[in-house]
Amino acid sequence: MGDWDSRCRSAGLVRQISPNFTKALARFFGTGPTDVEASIKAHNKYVEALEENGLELTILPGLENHPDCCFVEDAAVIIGGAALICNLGHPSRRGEAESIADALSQHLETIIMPENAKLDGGDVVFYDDYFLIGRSTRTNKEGVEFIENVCHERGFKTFVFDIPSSTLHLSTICSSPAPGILVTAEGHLRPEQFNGITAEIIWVPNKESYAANTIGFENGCVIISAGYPKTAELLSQRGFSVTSVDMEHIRCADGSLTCLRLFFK
Ligand code: CIR
Repeated sequence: MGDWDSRCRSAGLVRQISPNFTKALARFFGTGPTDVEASIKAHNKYVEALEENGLELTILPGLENHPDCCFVEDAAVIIGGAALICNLGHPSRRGEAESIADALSQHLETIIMPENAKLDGGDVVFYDDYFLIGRSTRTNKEGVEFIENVCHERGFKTFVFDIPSSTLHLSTICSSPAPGILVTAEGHLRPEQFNGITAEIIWVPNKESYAANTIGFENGCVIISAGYPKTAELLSQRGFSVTSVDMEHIRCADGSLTCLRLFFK
């Protein structure tokens, strides 16, 4: 695996909300964003929460032509110190990755995907020495094969999940807040889908499935979305120090916590 740990959290990249955020895609659980100003404020609070955990952030300007540009997780996957630049799975999002590639190439080697391969970074969850990969409406077979090869070449294992068409991405319903631990949502994935992976799995109840998307730090802090008391309780009981961020406006565009950031160092 090399000496690079994808869990380190010292530098990251975010992108400001597009002035056209009200046109962002919302086909899963979101109702469509209506208030750009309020979304910008919410995004600023999110950025503060990352910075409070010691992250040094590169903040890219929002793109007028890409209403979904704040969801930088989808544009690249950091694998063993290299950045795989994604061919995003939705046509309206193509073109978001170029500026992300430019920014990341100042720090990492970049890997380009063949044209027929489609992959949203939101379908990839880093877990210990694994990359968990979702085959979804945004990530096709060629995309899965390509990223699996990149992971294997760099000494990581992979594990592929079929994501139900009612769910946007793997990261929408599964995250790893700390080594050895996965948080996932009842009713979206089934326990048997994890057979073969050694993990302590914290299942959040179906009605809190949005809260399965978490961001954990080495200091034991975990950021979750505000408004999900059962998940907050489960994680506190497990020993995490839980901070919550109001994600209401971001959720309107089918976005979750991890979607808004890339950690690259
Ligand atoms: C989209 O549909 O692509 C955006 N509205 C939401 C992307 C959220 N990203 C993620 O789950 N990684």
